[in-house]
Amino acid sequence: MTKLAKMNTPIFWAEGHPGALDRENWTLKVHGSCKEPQVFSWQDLQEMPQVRVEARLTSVTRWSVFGAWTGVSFDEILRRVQVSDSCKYLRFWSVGRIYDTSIPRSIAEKGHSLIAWAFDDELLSEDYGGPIRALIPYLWGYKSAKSMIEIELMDYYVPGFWEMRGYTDSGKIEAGACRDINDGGKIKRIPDGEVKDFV
Ligand SMILES: Nc1nc2c(c(=O)[nH]1)N[C@H]1C(S)=C(S)[C@@H](COP(=O)(O)O)O[C@H]1N2
Ligand SMILES: [Mo]
Repeated sequence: MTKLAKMNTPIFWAEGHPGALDRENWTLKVHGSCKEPQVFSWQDLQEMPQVRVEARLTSVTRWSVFGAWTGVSFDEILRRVQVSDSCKYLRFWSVGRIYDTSIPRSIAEKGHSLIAWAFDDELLSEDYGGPIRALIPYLWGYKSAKSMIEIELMDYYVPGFWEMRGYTDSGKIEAGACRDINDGGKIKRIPDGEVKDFV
């Protein structure tokens, strides 16, 4: 069992669990507002400069999990596809292409946002969005699309799966009670904005 599973981290698949996914043959298509659209293979991603960030995934349903996430930065991907100046949002698509969500490019370019494939040095299972997922610790967890297959570079915003069902477009984290998954689900309080720690 992985650490995420051992801690009983909730597993959210609003569109239905995708089942077993093929890590070695995974691809990520990046297209839209850029000069060089590309399809990155699992191998391509592994060969890019890796980043490891200590960050929290915090759900609007009020739980937060902290750990070291490993992957590649959006900066690296955007550079390789030669993103256009007009690109203002990144639209993430999960496997099955039912679940999508968009974030401002400026947040993707912040240091703790990444395309992650490991948590605490263990590869992400399908339950937790493997082979690769977005990890956007600055915003509510619904912006961190799991099992990502595509990034659409957008000049304008479109609401995604949860945003069309009432969650905010900004995904801005709001202060309040929140379960600490690393501490057995104990109820604590989080501040507004990126959750670095409980208050
Ligand atoms: N494809 C997909 N990605 C998703 C979701 C989902 O239902 N489907 N739920 C989101 C929400 S609301 C949260 S809080 C996190 C939860 O991540 P976890 O299931 O790995 O704990 O994934 C996000 N990414
Ligand atoms: Mo969530």
